[in-house]
Amino acid sequence: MNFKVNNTVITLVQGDITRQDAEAIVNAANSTLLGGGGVDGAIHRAGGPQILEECKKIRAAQGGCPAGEAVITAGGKLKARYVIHTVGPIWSGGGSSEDELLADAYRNSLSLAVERGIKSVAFPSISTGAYRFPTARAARVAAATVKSFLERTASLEEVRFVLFSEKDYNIYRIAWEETTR
Ligand code: AR6
Repeated sequence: MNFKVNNTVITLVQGDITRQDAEAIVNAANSTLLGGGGVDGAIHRAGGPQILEECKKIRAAQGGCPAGEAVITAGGKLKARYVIHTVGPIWSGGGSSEDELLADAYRNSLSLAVERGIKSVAFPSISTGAYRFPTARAARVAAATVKSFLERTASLEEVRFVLFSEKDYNIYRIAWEETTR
């Protein structure tokens, strides 16, 4: 499915983020930036060692990446030229600023893309796997945050959401329908 917010096309697809042709793909990383399971493991496997080497340099310079923030590396062997590594919040009931930290993760990823002149960015469903953020709530945060960012910033051509399962695809589709109604 696709539609426009201001100047930017929003695309929702079911698929594997490591295979996307967007200029940047976003990684749901952890604060160490040293890799892990889920989408993080898949991105490091598909992109090869260059990504981890650059993550280690960023760690040496700034000591990891707190929840809500984002850093950027090359994409190594991926089709995507860049990987934006962001860290979502670990769900702990909703009373520990999880919504705000998740919104920060989306917003800071988009800001970094705009700063670098990147035109297309693909996101996975940040925090809804190992970090257990409820998917419907995360999808509403993602849609509201991306929509309000794009209403103020017109330089991105496409923001894509790549959902691993049909179930998640439908959850994000409904969240976007509600947010843009
Ligand atoms: N393409 C698209 N989505 C994927 C892929 C893929 N190849 N693989 C998994 N997903 P998770 P988190 C989906 O756990 O919750 C890591 O160990 C998955 O189905 O990857 O932010 C990190 O190092 C789910 O919907 O990320 C951190 O320690 C979504 O991606 C921690 O997990 C996110 O699940 C981060 O946890």
